[in-house]
Amino acid sequence: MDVLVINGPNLNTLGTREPEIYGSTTLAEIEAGLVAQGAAAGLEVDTFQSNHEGAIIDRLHEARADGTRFIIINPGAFTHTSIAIRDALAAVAVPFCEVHISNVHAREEFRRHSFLSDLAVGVMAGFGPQGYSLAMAYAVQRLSAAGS
Ligand code: CA2
Repeated sequence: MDVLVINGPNLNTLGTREPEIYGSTTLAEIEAGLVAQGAAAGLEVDTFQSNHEGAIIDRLHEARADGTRFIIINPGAFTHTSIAIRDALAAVAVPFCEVHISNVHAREEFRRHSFLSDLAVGVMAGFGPQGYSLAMAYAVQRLSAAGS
């Protein structure tokens, strides 16, 4: 596995509610676009979504075993609460990009703090669903430079 894309709680309902904040693109559409973007660059992309903190942590542990080279993660609200996901990302030690569809810095105060950002290679926030493809473009360039 080259790139693993993880989405956290409630993101499975993207495109169905609050389009003024999160847009009207569904998660299935985002994931399909990322798989195609990776494939065009010869990369294998896996996608995973869960509403459960432990399931996300289990998938991160699997990433260590399956040779994942880069992770794109939108942890949803766990961004602001989960030391456990932070610890899992630190333990797995796969470089990752944190993505937020909305600009978390222009919203409620509690969304400004992330337990992950200081471990991330970079953070995308506020670019809508395009943030995922910008992160994937970075991953493609990074992994191509590193060689196969
Ligand atoms: O902007 C983002 O991507 C967030 O990670 C989304 C989380 C939020 O808790 C973070 O602060 C920022 C919430 C995801 C909720 O997903 C929805 C999907 C469709 C409609 C409403 C919410």
